Amino acid sequence: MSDTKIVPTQYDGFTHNDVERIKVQSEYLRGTIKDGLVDPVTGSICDDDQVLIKFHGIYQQDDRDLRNDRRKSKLEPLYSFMIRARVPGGVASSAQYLVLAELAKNYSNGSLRLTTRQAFQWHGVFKRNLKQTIAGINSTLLDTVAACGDVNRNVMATSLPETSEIHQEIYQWAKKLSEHLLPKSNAFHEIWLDGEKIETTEEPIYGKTYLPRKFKTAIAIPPHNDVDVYANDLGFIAIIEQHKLIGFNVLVGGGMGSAHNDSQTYPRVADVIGFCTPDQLLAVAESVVRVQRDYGNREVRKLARLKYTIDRLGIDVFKSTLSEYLGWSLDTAKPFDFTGNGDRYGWLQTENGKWHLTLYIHSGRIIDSPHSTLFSGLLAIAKIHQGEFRITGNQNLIISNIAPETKQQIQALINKHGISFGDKETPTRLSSVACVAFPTCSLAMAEAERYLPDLISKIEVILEQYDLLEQPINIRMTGCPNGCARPFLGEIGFVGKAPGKYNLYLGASFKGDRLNKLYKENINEQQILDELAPLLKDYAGQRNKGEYFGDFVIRQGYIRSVVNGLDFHG
Ligand code: SRM
Ligand code: SF4
Repeated sequence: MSDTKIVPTQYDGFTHNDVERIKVQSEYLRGTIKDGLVDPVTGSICDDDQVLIKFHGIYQQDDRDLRNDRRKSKLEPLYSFMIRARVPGGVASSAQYLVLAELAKNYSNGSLRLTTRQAFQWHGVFKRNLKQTIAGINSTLLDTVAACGDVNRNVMATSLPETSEIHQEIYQWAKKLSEHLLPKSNAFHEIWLDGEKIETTEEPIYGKTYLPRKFKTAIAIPPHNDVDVYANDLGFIAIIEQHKLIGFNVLVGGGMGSAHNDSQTYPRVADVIGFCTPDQLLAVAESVVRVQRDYGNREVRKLARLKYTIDRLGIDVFKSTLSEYLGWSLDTAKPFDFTGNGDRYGWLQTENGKWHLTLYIHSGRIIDSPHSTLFSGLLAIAKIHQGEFRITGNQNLIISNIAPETKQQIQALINKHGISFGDKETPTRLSSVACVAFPTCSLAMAEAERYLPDLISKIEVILEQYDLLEQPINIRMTGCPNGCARPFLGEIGFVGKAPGKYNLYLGASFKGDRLNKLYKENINEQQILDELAPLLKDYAGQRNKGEYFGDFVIRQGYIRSVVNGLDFHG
């Protein structure tokens, strides 16, 4: 095992990939970001700094719809920046939401984007507006630190279980985990908030080269798996007995990212490796991070996620290494059961008498459109609402902790602005998720957010034909195989291959604990509909009572069940 060990502070400048060099030379994430921001010659920043700003929650992008025209006109691409806030558990107060939405109005493309990891994103922020926007986010006591980069990212938590007290407790754990695993460099304050320069002498958990790759953590509260806990590097499943949190099952090695036609890369569902008590949670998280820091692949980035570290070492070696780092071993995992990974829409009252309203936000995009003045409506609601806004892991929004006396007012605003709380859509549309893709994502090969609604309308015609409109089928679409909408956990998954062409995957479970598998490659819309129609017809006629589509296609032999990520390609 020792030959695979890489001590991060001993950067050798030779075998390590270029991102490792950039991190080690960055003086704890500073680089030349400060100078690049005031360079008036270009709307971009230099290549090395583009790597570093991710750790500050920022990506440089350009508008891909305009790229060719600008090239023809000999203009540089229309550079702008995407900013992502760190919002543990997806919770923001009404007052915070008001400021975040105003920032979107003033500095971004006029929309707020809710992400699949319960965060807010602003797209289209020009370089000249970056500092004001980041400072504005900070003024709400939220921030963008570690929202991206080779560190632990936004910690997710189940949005709204029936028992609000347990939810509150789990949310506090999500916040503690997020704080505990934050990088400690003062670079963020210096660059964005004009803070005093304080020499960073060490990063106690991460070291100078941080992690080999991004790292993601989530906590789920059964029976709801709305955070897709199995897709995370590190997952915790809350174990509740007699209305008390007794601890967490620990999961490691989940992830979705892969590349087309590259069997070295694959999505993987996490392994359940044991149980810990609440007071052991931070130590477990830190030790998993440290093991990945020391054993993760720092040469080949595409193989650097924890899932590959685990498959390289073997799960037993990984577990014993974790025990060495902890100084003790995890207990045996406890039984649990999930029922689904979607959201529940509409009104819900919790035991404290407060109301919660889950809204359907198509692909998480909060924007005014001819169909609904969603952006303006939520602003109006935030002005009278005293509770919180909670982002779900399916890019939806819960207006949470509504006092009984404001319920009617909020309902009136929902009606006035044509906002949906799932009352007008089919269960399949409500179970669909799409990533951003074009025009902002530099890695997109095909449309997702802008296309999925139209495709679902066409699939709904087939569902109606076979009397399946009331049956939820979990559909996920992404513009490339990086997997940002967790497409490999969709009962039907569409993954972009080229403009207008998708790979079709089938057979994931409805509760998010089994991957799907490639069914047809590189097909266009008509081919998609032609492939799905006979399957749905058969499903309508032959399904067992309560049987989900993902289970049905396996039972009928249309596709093989994938129990392990390593079987994904075979
Ligand atoms: Fe993602 C890269 C958007 C959740 C796996 N993701 C990107 C980038 C930043 C593209 C880039 O590197 O230039 C995308 C920016 C698009 C844009 O314009 O906003 C992007 N990812 C998103 C979001 C906004 C999708 C959404 O529609 O909500 C999600 C933001 C989450 C957040 O708040 O932190 C988002 N990304 C995910 C998820 C889902 C999850 O974490 O539960 C995954 C799959 C899980 C996983 O990590 O394995 C995911 N994104 C990736 C990958 C592949 C990583 C890998 O292991 O190979 C990339 C590419 C990369 O890292 O090189 C990527
Ligand atoms: Fe971009 Fe691909 Fe992620 Fe979609 S899945 S947002 S296309 S990186």
